[in-house]
Amino acid sequence: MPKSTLKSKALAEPVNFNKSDIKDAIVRHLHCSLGTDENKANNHAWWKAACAAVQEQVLERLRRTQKSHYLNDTRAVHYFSAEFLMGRLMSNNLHNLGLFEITDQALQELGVSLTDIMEEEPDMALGNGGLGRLAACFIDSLATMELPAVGYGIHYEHGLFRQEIKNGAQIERPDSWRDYGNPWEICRPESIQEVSLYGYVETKYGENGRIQKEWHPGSIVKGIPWDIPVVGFGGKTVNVLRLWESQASNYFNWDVFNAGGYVDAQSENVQAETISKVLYPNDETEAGKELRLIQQYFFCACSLKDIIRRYKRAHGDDWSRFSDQVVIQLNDTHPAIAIPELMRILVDRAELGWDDAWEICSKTFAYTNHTLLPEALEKWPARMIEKILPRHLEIIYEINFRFMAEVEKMWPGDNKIKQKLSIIEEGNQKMVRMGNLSVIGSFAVNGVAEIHSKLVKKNLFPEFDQMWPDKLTNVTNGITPRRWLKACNPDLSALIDKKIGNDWPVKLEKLNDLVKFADEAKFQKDFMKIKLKNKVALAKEVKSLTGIEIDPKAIFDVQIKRLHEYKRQHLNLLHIMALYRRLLENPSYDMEPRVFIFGAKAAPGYKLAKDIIYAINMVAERINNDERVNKKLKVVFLPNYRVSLAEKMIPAADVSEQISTAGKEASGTGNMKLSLNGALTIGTMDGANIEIAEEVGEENIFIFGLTVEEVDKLHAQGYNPYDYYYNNAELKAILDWLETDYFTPGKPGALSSLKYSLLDGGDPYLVLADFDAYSKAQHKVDLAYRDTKNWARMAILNCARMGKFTSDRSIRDYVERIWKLDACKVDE
Ligand code: CR1
Repeated sequence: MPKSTLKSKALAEPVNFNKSDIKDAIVRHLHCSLGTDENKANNHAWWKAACAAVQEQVLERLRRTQKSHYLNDTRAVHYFSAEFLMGRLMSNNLHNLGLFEITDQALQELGVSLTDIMEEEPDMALGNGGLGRLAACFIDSLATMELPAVGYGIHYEHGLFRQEIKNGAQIERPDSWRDYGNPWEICRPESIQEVSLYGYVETKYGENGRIQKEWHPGSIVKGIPWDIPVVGFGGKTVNVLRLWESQASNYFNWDVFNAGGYVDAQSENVQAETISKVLYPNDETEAGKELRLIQQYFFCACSLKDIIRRYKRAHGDDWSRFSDQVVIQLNDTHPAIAIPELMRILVDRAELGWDDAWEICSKTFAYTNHTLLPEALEKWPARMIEKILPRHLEIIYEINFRFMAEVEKMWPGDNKIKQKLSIIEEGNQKMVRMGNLSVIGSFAVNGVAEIHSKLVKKNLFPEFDQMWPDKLTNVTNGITPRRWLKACNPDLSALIDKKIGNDWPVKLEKLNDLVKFADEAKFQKDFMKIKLKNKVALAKEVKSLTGIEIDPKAIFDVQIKRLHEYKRQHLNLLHIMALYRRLLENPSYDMEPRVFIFGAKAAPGYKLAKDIIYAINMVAERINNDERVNKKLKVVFLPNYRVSLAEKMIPAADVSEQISTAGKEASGTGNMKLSLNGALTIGTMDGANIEIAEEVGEENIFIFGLTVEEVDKLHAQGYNPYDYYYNNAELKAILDWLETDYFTPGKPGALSSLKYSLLDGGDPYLVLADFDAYSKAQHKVDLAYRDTKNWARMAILNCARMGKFTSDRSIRDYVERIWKLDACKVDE
């Protein structure tokens, strides 16, 4: 039989895969994989069967991709990240395979709604916020652009907690994203790795007097790889996200077990399995825990072994080509321990000389910095590293020793600079600075938006920039338009297709062709009709999630992101309270009806962040039930904000709140998603807002507030929040209001922590200093919305001018400036 016939018998060719094929495949899986049938199946079973049918297509393309990469011996990027916030995969995979419509029709013919069954999929929430979602967008772009890439991370059993709101307060519940199995992931027992921990280092003297180090680990854990296929748009390349799950290795505990120590043996199991149990729910704060360091080392060590195994298969023991074939991107400092780990492998295992090893190592790693907040810059106690990774601490000292010699050459005798640049922070407790280690061990370091990268150079690493003028650079973040427009806003996507053709998802700059329709009455009407339809859908969702009724004709003003003081959800709240006061004082106060919608999780240990959530909910309850104002003003806090909820909120937003203190938000990516979907930004000159303003034009965005320079100046001259409190009667009244029991009947003072953080707490994020400017900018928003034609024009221009912010552009920047990769066509 000719080969090709064999192939098409085994599996319908992807290109020819039609509606009846998919119908057959779904029913076959319903019967043969799930053991049920069309009459009995519930939505969950239909969802699983549909996933399995799609997965057949995915896996066939994955196989072809891997074969092509292998045959071409491609250079590949390895994206090391402790977080990948993937969300749901069904809709994305269908869109990227070009199978969405026919699957929808196939299911309809089977009497099932695709939209309904997609709701069965739990979010894969293996990340906290922007950093993790960025990683997810990047691997989508890498596959779409047919670039050889592997994402490496941790297979957390529990992702980010599920948020419930009880009596206004956040309650955290465990997330179980794979309780009933995850249909996309594939376990790869053939690629299990082992990782050492604890123990001691023996110094030996080898032949010709060479000192050799041998690490005798105290325990060994197994890393089990789970692969999530990452389907590129167009479906040609399917890359892999490889996530490691920890398990006890058989090495040590059998002896204990056999000796009757069943409980002890079990406890070792439990310890080993704890490593990949939970995601640390901190966003931009360091979690200084032993387990967190072990998590980081665990996934880095497994991933490096995996990379080296693949490299050796093609190149044997010849290390000279390693950094030609392998580039590793460190997503923040979380995987920085990979640097000494690779040195250990090269020096102790491969027995390379230090200089040769360092040459390879420092050509392999590149590092992305995602924040300037000092509380997020990771440091580990040297003693902790010594306990868990004794050999790595020695290597870190050696790297530092040699680096200090370079510093001495550049700044002879300058101990201050040495202290500052050293990987080791001296003090009561010696600390290892992972940021410094990352810069020293990488050939490129980037920030994530122009302003952020400038501040990285100017404030965070100025001396490193002097030492290596070409090392520090910028790659502005981006978002995948496949998920964040095509899939989440199908009506708008169809309208855009009709106007300018359908290749914008891979050439987002094409959206610029919409500019010429921005003044066309019909297009404005169509565009805003879709917005209204999306708002109606969101209103329905809000009703079902919270019971609150909102009017789709009101302005939907959306702030969705992690809860953080620097993001200033409380600035938004103070302004809402100001509007409420104005309406109470003057019932005919002239304002467009507005619904303020929030979505935010607070780190469980972040007291003030949780207080802010509570305050939003209590103010919301009072306002929403106050008949005097609730025709004009409503406030909604949607619980459990996550990727799949964002996909419903973003297409329905009119206004996008991006109001961080200037200099604090490294980039932001929600700002890009909202603007792409036709929401107008009210924002500060911070992060990527600045570049968004550049693209859309100042007349199509509401910029307000202190700039980075003004923030610095204000702090330098001594900021006193009381100046603003006493000089602004409205602001004073609002802050005082928080102390009464107006919003918390019977519980006076329940919201006062907020007031005190802003006054006696010193208001570190300048909420009061920016209040007046914010309030005025909000007034401009209100006036602008009344001019419906111009608003439509502005919304269209926002969408049309977002081309720069596709993650394909970010990836292109990484490829050209840092990774130097070539695309690899996959043979059909
Ligand atoms: C930043 O706060 C940025 C994302 C992705 C976050 C946000 O502005 O868009 O990274 N930083 O680059 C972060 O999580 C640990 O730091």
